Amino acid sequence: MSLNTTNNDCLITNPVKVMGIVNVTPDSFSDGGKFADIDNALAQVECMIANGVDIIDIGGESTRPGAIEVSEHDEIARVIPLLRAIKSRFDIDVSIDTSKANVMKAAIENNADMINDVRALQNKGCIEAVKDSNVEVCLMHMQGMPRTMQTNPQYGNVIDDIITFFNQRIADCLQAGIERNRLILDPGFGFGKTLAHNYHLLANLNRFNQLDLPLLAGISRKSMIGNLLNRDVEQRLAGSLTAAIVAVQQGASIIRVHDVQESVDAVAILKAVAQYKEKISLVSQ
Ligand code: 8Y4
Repeated sequence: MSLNTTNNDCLITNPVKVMGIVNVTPDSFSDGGKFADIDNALAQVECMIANGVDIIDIGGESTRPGAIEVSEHDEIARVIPLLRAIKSRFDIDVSIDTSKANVMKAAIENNADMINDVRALQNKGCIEAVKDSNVEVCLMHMQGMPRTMQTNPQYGNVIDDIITFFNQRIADCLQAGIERNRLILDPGFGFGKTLAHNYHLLANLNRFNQLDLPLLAGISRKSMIGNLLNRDVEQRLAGSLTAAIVAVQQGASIIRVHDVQESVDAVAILKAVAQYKEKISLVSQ
């Protein structure tokens, strides 16, 4: 019997995209207020594009524990003018981070490329809002609701529980007529997870490859970096890059980041390593 296998360690085969975070919430954790104004946001987007970003993620609602809820009207007013401004000036994919059906509809009408929903289309009307479009949809896992999700997160096995959740959400989306090739999955680092849950997820992220959909990982500057390293939010770059690369090596296709230039560089190194890797064929007997 001959066993012909290929040594694939370090060899990434997944296409990797970098998603740059642009917040337009006045109370957001790390970009708070700075990009409230469209011109500032556009300058930020222009810089990200120059640095090789693939997708711009615009969020008008803060999901930080304790954040004030934003009305539908206010969220549309924050997000849609910026979406229009970006799409009229740049040739770049734009994702709208929202859980509200009417924000999704407005985003789709204004040429958004992706809906990034931390509530995985579970709010009323959301599946309906996206189904007759061609936007991609990121289904993120969250346990509980933002205000209280970090109080006492509990799982049987965090990976198994999230896979069960994904299977249910995928089935609901397919049943409603959303094409499978529009779906992206995200385990939701930091959303109803302890530090141990977050590292268990990161260490075993490759288990989600069994679902055969693109994976998105959002770890940049989060508490799982800051609490492990005891670093303030502006001191988390090295930790964030390392975690992002670990995610990519396990199959993540999109990394959601604040630091676009550094993340694009890190991914370029991985791609070069994959390209130069010797393909060793091990033939036994
Ligand atoms: C410092 C910086 C501390 C950022 C906390 C944070 C994800 C997401 C968020 C994610 C997807 C955040 C909208 C939380 N995280 N969307 N959104 N995946 N798909 N916190 O992980 O960035 S907001």
